[in-house]
Amino acid sequence: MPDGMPDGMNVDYDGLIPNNVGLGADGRVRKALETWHPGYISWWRDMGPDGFQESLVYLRTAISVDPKGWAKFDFVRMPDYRWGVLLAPAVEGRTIPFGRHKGEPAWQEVPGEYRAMLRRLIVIQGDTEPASVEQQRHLGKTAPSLYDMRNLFQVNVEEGRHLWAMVYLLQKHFGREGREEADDLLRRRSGDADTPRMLGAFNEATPDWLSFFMFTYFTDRDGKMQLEALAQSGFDPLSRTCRFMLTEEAHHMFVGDSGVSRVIERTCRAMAEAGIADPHATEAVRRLGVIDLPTIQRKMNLHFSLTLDLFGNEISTNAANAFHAGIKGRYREDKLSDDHKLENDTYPVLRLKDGAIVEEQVPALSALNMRLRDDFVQDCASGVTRWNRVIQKSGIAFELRLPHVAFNRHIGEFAKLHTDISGRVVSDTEWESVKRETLPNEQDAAFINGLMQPEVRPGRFASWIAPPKAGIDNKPGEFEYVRIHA
Ligand code: BYC
Ligand code: FE
Ligand code: FE
Repeated sequence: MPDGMPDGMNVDYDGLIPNNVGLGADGRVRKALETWHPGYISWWRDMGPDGFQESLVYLRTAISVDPKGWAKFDFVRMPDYRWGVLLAPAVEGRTIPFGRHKGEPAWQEVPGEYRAMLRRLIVIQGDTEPASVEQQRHLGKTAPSLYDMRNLFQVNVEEGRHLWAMVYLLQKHFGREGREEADDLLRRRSGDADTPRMLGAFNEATPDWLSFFMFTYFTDRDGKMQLEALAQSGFDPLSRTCRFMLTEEAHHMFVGDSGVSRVIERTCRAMAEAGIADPHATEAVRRLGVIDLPTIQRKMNLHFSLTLDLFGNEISTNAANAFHAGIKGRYREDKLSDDHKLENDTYPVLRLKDGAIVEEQVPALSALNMRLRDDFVQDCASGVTRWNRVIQKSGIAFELRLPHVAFNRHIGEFAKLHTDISGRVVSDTEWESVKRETLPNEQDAAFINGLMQPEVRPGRFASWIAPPKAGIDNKPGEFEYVRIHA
């Protein structure tokens, strides 16, 4: 498509690669993507969902980038999913919204001076997408229902598409280097000793379905925050890509939010039916075949703290440079009313001073990771409130709480010390017992593992999770979302 022409809302499905970026007329990029495609499929077969590659899965595929009607549902074998390149519609006359270039026309090509910075951010973003698919590849085998299995696979194919989104940017805008980076994105492996994924949390295991729900609630929400910050970018192709990815991301967080909620609901119902009021009667609760609330809290502590590490250091020159350059903005930058340059502003940051945690005002530009992390914590809290409402309704005296941001950290200010979940600094010896009580321990893992028995009869659910309020695409309860032996 010639420059300056508005791209279509509708997706062109004629070629090998569905797209709304005019690939048909862009031979160079089309060829690069078609060359990359077999490697992607081979990665998907090796590292994608284990054991269900031939099953027919009721998946949604984007047919338009119009927010009002983009999805079409159909039974698809996952390797045949139409992964495509989809950008949100261009905004006529868009200008760079922040930083030193604020008000200049948004870039349609990579500005030379920011090439390395942009490439790094796109590669890091791209690396997380296949990593999550790798982390979740064994979960299909223990799905608590066909409904949940289908949701897992939907998340997986969309994370695969997010990789396509970043690979398109690399191949279209970064030449030979971009093609090499695209190949490397298929080479690294989550948790691999020699070629791990780039960020810590993406090398951790997602061993069971409660972890999957926590991951999609907390870690996909880091995805949302980072994509929101990149959607503000003055580099317009990145902004448009991220804006469409965010429409998919909403479903991932729904899966996590509703998943955790259904686990809690089932636990509370089972406790009520058995006449157990004490949430800490662990053995009695577990004998009911449901997950006790303190174990849910421990899982939450783990996934929340691992995800906080993804925001990088509280004080970051990288983040300051990316903002100043107009490359990575703040959460909802376009809704904020300041000068969008931040050169004279400060921001409060929690820091470590003489072994104590204190708040300190620092230059706002250097505190942008912290600011995004604060926005993240606030965004997380709403779900926790909803989960607590489920517990309250059942009359059980228990409240889930997000741990202190200093708890169990491996990146930034708090990596140097240990605290309990309320943020009280503890000694190395005390930490051992804090860890046992507030992070998932071996007994928790063994118990949850034992619970993870697959339930593949349509309309049925494993003992430890309540059915959803509604089906996907308004399908009735007994709908067969995955035809496993198709
Ligand atoms: N692990 O100045 P700093 C998603 C490194 S999730 C390992 O603070 P910066 C998804 C850092 O690279 C969203 N290393 O860094 C969710 C730097 O190294 P170099 C993913 C880390 O750049 C679920 C050094 O420490 N997208 O989409 O300000 C399923 C100095 O640190 C880590 C993005 O993250 C870590 N956790 O902040 C599927 C957006 N943290 O370069 C998908 C793009 C820091 O000095 N990324 N380091 O050798 C970024 O914006 C930034 O790179 C980060 C780090 C926020 C990640
Ligand atoms: Fe993603
Ligand atoms: Fe996601």
